[in-house]
Amino acid sequence: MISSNLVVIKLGGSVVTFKEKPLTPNYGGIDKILEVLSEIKKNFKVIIVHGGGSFGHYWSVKYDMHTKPYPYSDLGVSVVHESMIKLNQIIINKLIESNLKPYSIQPSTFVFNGVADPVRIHNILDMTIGNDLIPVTFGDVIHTSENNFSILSGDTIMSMLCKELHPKFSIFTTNVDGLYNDIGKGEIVREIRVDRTDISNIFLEDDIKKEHFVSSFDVTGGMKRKITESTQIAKSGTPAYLINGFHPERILDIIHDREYIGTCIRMGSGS
Ligand code: IP8
Repeated sequence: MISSNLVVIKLGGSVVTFKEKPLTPNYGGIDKILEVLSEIKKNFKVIIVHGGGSFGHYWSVKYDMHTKPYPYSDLGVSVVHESMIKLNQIIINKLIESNLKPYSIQPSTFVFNGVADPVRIHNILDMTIGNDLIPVTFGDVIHTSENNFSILSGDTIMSMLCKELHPKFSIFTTNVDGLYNDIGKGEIVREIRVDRTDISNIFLEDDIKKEHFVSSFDVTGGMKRKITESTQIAKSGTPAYLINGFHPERILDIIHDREYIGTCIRMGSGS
């Protein structure tokens, strides 16, 4: 059932942009990830999802747009979508420069009314088979029904892809080392087994309110959503890793089964 040679990677908005600086790509962050992609491609098919960072989130906040389907401002819909296309082009061009052969896919081609179409998702995978392409999709504002739109997080797209394609690894990159037990002490939770622990309860509301979890600039829920989507992914059989995207060599550690710094959410009991 698991696609043994597929890795799905989320490039977090806090890695590919400067999250607190409106409309500012972080070229250094993008470059760092690119450095490891060719190495990963030697052994794995790769699908990339990227977040909105200071592009999509900046405008979503301005136009008061969220994940709930609603008849948001038409101008807001245009501007948020355009900003995501712009960020996507920046990332795609960097990938092309590095000869990584990306193929950009708008989420509206495979998500209809908030539901992912399995046939279209399998088409995305097919694109990597027999070809050397890396499909790249992204969080976006998409039409739901009637005159409603909603913000679709790249984290939710990660779980849509993983539930259908069962990759060997799903990796979320952010600007922190993983989930913290105690952010003051800098202690990271190494592993969470999802059938034993209801992980939505291991972090108290107060923790979730801490800067680590929710930024004022984030309309899709920051770390809290990553926990929810990672749990879904883990329950579908694929381990979800939360790692620091500024240390992308940790992705190599994970896929080569070495010690790594980060949090793994996986199915099973015991630790
Ligand atoms: O950063 C959000 O995607 P995310 C996309 O993956 C927009 O949650 C448009 C804000």
